[in-house]
Amino acid sequence: MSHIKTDLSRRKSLKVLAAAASMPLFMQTNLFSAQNAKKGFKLIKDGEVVTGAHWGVLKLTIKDGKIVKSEALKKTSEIKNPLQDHIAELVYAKDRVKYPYVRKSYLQNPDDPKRELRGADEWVRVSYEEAIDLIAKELKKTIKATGNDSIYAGSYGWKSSGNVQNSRILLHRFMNSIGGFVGGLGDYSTAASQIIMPHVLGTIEVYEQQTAWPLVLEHSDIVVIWGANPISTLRIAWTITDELGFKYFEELKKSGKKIVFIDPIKNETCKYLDAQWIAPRPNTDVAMMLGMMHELYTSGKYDKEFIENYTHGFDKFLPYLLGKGKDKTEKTPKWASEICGIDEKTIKELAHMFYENRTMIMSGWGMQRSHHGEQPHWALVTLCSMLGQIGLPGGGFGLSYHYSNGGVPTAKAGIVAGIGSGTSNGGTGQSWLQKATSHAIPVARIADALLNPGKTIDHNGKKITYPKLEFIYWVGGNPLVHHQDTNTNIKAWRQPRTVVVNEIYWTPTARMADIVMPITTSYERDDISMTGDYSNLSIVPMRQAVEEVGESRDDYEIFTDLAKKFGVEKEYTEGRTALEWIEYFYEKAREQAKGMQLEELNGVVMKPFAEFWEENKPIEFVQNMESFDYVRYGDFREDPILEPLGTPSGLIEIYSETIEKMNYDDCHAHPTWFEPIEWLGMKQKPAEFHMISVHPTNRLHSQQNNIVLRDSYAVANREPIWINEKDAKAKGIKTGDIVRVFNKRGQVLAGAVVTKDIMQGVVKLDEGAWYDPLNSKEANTICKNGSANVLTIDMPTSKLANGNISHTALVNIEKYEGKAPELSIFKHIDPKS
Ligand SMILES: Nc1nc2c(c(=O)[nH]1)N[C@H]1C(S)=C(S)[C@@H](COP(=O)(O)OP(=O)(O)OC[C@H]3O[C@@H](n4cnc5c(=O)[nH]c(N)nc54)[C@H](O)[C@@H]3O)O[C@H]1N2
Ligand SMILES: Nc1nc2c(c(=O)[nH]1)N[C@H]1C(S)=C(S)[C@@H](COP(=O)(O)OP(=O)(O)OC[C@H]3O[C@@H](n4cnc5c(=O)[nH]c(N)nc54)[C@H](O)[C@@H]3O)O[C@H]1N2
Ligand SMILES: [Mo]
Repeated sequence: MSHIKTDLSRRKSLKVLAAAASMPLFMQTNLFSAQNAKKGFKLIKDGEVVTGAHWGVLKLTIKDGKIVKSEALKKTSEIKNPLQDHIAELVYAKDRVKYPYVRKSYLQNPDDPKRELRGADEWVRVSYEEAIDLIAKELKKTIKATGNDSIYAGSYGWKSSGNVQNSRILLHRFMNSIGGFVGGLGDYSTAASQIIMPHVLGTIEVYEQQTAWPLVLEHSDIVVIWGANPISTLRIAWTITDELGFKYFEELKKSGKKIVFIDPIKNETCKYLDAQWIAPRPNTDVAMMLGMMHELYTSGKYDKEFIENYTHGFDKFLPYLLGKGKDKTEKTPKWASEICGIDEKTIKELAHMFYENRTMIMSGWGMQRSHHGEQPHWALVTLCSMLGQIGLPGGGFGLSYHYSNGGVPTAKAGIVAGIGSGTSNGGTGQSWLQKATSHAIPVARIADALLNPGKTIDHNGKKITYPKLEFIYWVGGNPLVHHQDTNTNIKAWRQPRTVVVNEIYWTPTARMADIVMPITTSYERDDISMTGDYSNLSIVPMRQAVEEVGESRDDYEIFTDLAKKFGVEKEYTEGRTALEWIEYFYEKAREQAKGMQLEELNGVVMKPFAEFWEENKPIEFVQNMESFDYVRYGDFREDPILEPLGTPSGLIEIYSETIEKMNYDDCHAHPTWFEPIEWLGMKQKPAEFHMISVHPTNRLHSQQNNIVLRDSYAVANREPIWINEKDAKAKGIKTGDIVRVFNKRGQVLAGAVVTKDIMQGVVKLDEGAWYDPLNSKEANTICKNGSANVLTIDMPTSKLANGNISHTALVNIEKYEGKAPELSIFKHIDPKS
């Protein structure tokens, strides 16, 4: 998730902001409607509303005050995005949380809430006021008894787009206003790479702008897609997708360039681009890359000058590569082949082909979400250093072409900032908000922390001691589905005294709470955002389209009401309603645009807020000419002395003395092949197949699993699992069969898809299917829907990054005989409403 970039731009603009709290403009216009005072504007009963979401800039058709249709505002590419089509269902879903609810045993006695019944208790509907009173009272009780360090509000997740209704930041802001909380470090997306890359390249790399697409189209001879599925993952962006990534992949396809695709799964992208498919065993890419490097070195076909002038520590890496290091193993193509399963000849051919041609290697993040996930991208950067094309147009590597439209040239734009959490990552400068939390835990260590208070772990050269957590407040995420090893996670979630969740739907996480607060979708409230996380192409108004469903409230309203109970409302809101914040950030962007003379330069007019809001149209900026020529590491290549990298040596660190000093057994000072805890090449496999739980094409994680779109991919009403046709034959499994997938961690039902598009020995079960326990009171019960994380391993990538290892897990699979239980997770939870 690219928080980093938004936070930086926010910090910049906030400096400018401080002076300007004038009377909100919209209040001076006649658009204000008394009947809709909270929102400031009348809702459109019949007509169209433009808005934005992760899945694009949308046009909603409204009839009689209800959404009846949704579609992309503009068609940008031939590649379709069905995630845009189902907004009405998302708003009127039958499993909306419509009212506040409290778990029965918790309501009866919050001091002895029968934690073991969490996720398996009855629900009691309460009024909004009662719910707010209860949360405030219990939160105060916890703070008094065990302090703010016993509150976990890291609250990770893909909450809806929008710079003001940013539920996670709003939660942090509230918690900071009452004395702080325990937060989360890093994310699930790129945890390993975002910690290792700063040691290697001096930047996190994964959330950075890429060499401009037009240069790739012009200069690259070969494009390699290494463990990525852009045709799927570009359906969304952290802000609002501008969809131009699709457009450029469309052009790549038309260009007729050679495309090599390296992935155990032949996914949508490989098929769309008609690429050459090379399928290594999962989690063995480092060995494959080492084999390629060995070939380049021994044949003398590597860029010695680049290694000499732009990298550090190649000489210390060489003994390892050549078998003169401690392990005494030469990393020959033959050695690599035995590990990764790709034949020696292909490994050698690829190495020479990449060296002899201008090659752009686009890598996704799947392979770093594995045991020792720090290594693949470090090895890739080392390989690319030997190829010597880093910093040349169309050469080198790119770690974000598959995400949020990396490589789409950036526009000169007024930037809409977002509400701040008040902590160091973007505060409002007020001292009361600066009280930073004293603890933060790597996000994917949360279950470990809940289960092992007092335990000390290593993290990137530091030590972290887990506090005892007694109160969880989660908003905008679905940790019961997104976190690894669900059965352990459930035990962890039964540790604290109180769990509060703000949710739109009765997700598995909402069901694990003590108090559930009903939340509006982004279509039922006002907000604002921009498109493209890197391109900044436009500002999108996100005007409320329809009335709130049931008694659902905005997160902002809930935290404002809680702040009132703590006497910090003024500090929390700074006197602004959500719409006033939207106006405030818009006007700041407008000032910035004026300062940049955008109107004079390229005719972009930013009207005053009231007019912009009334007009309900995105403001489109113009891309800089220079941004079409942007070459990642171009400046560094031009002058490594004047433009050094942010590493200790100023160069690409193939050997890191910083990491050497940490002295970790699971992350050495140079890229290293480590055997994963579970993989196909291990001696005594605990199970037969390697499961990869990729990101779902027809969902955003668990979002949209509860609507009719599910019918387009579900098999036998379960999450589909891909299995190679030969493996399926051996197991007597046919497409459409219900299968049981299991290992020592748990078991799920899934629907078989027999295919040639996955290598033998590997199965694919997408992450994000809602966890649907057969019997929630029974430990290790079967999940009826096929939630992948029931089967994954909850352990860290290494002591360096502590990232999750979702794509490292062995499973067994068998045909399910007998009558399969019906699903219950998507059913309405409250029989009374
Ligand atoms: N096995 C496996 N597991 C994985 C991964 C994998 O590859 N394999 N990938 C990991 C990755 S990279 C990620 S990012 C995570 C994703 O994990 P999550 O981000 O937790 O997944 P989502 O399903 O997007 O959950 C978002 C939730 O927020 C709710 N929501 C939306 N808008 C709002 C709002 O405005 N307010 C509130 N209060 N709630 C809102 C939605 O209803 C939804 O339930 O999963 C991780 N888990
Ligand atoms: N439609 C859609 N788009 C999304 C998301 C979504 O849920 N749905 N989620 C968004 C988020 S939060 C994120 S973090 C990104 C995730 O983006 P990625 O992390 O790139 O996506 P994944 O699906 O985990 O993996 C991409 C590819 O890596 C392959 N892979 C896995 N393990 C290995 C391996 O060991 N070696 C090799 N060579 N390949 C391997 C998988 O087979 C898959 O084809 O996507 C974003 N985009
Ligand atoms: Mo992610």
